[in-house]
Amino acid sequence: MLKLIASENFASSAVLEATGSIFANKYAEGYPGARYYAGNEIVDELETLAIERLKALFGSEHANVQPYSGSPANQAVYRALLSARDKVMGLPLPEGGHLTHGWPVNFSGTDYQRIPYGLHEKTKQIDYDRLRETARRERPKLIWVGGTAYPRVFDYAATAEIASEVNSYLVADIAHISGLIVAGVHPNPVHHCDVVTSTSHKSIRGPRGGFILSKNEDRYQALYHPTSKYNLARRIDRAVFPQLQGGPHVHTIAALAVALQEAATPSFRTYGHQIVRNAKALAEALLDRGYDLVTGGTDNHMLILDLRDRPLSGKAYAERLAKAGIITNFNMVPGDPRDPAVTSGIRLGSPAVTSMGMREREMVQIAAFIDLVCRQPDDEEVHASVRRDVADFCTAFDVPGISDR
Ligand code: DSN
Repeated sequence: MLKLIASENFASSAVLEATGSIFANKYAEGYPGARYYAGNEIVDELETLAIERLKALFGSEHANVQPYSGSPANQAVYRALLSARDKVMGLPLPEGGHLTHGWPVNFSGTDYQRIPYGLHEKTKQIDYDRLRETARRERPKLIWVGGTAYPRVFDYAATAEIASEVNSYLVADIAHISGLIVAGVHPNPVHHCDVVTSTSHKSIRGPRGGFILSKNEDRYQALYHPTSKYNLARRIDRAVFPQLQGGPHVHTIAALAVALQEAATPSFRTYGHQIVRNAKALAEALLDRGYDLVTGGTDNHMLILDLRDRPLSGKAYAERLAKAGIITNFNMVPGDPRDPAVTSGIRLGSPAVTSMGMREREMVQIAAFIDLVCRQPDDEEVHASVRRDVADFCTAFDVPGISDR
């Protein structure tokens, strides 16, 4: 199987071992040095280690490693920074944003006033001029910068300038790109943002979980939280526990500490660079074969195939590809005429195949497999023969966490 889901990866066996370790047996509500359960001396050391590794890797003043995943991390940001009905700006889901950045069916779109910002009509990249105009008009209290289906670099400096101009918090969601940031192939938002959230299982190759980075002090404390006795870092911590979560998943924190040490190595840097080279090679090979890509290419680990002019939906192509052993997810494209449950796009990502050791040459072959299936989507013999070829092709590579156990 070729795993091309942009948000998935293969964690190392060391990370998987820590995830399945005896730390899974322990309750540790609270934070290092202030627990509500006894017997947490080692857990305190472990959580402190994960926090310190995160702070060092990203250059952050504060880190919280307890969020169960990305959405709970983002929920904690709302709790720590905002009051109900405050205005929140984010990139809408069909344009590459995330559910928790103010989508109508999510708590972020119902409990807060949702102010979407969008893409430039021509380039399909974030339109920072329009973002500024909207922010000046609406004066949001929080601006999200980040997404789940945006194949280009985020301009943190530009969004920071806009946020400061309108007294808005700026929060980066780096769930997809945290590994690329650590590897130095995407700018680091930490110095531009009040808060940064992430999952830990995508390009950074950690366990299934989340984390939050923040400044210690709230630059808008006097304006928005004049009666609070807690600074920004403490409000983030209190939002995670006890306001939203109970006991942290200590086994996940252990695995995160392992993954962060792996991410601090020169080989991880090489890995991150290869992720981007592979995504670009896959994009080029698909463009050569006549496919349309949202924004015309990629700067990061993902590409979005725009299939609006093809006979089938994104969902139908994803199902056909899966029959041929190519695992993707269907995805909205900007201006998508189809329902989110069907869509007109497919999102592809290079982190997992790069973890297997694949390089640019393999991306060209993967594009050929994809093309074969998409050209004859209803030919079951094609599905079966591509599936066999994909299986043969994959035998030359190791699967971290499986081959190395
Ligand atoms: N579900 C994640 C993704 O696939 O991008 C985002 O939450």
